[in-house]
Amino acid sequence: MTRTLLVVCLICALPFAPMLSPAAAREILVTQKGQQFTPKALTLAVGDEIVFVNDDTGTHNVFSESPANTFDLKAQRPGTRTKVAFPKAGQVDVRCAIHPSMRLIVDVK
Ligand SMILES: [Cu+2]
Repeated sequence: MTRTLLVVCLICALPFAPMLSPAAAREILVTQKGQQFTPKALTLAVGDEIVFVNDDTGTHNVFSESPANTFDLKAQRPGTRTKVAFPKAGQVDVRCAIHPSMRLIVDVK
């Protein structure tokens, strides 16, 4: 009897599952090491976040001037982790103000 009730309750709850638990925003790690981003390109869903990790021995200054997401982490010292949310769709060109060769392309869908 209890088992039957449990199965019935689970079946009843299924249609509501998407409303109860919307897709959770993901956190994606992007490292900076050897004066380059890893990975160099990635695709996110709207609302996802990147955790920028400075694994280098020197300071970086990650920023973006792309209309889809403008931000500036300012001086990010070695060992620092900084989270950035991507709330809008579009392509985001991420650079480092200190090392012009560093580039990360983020495609937010
Ligand atoms: Cu840099």
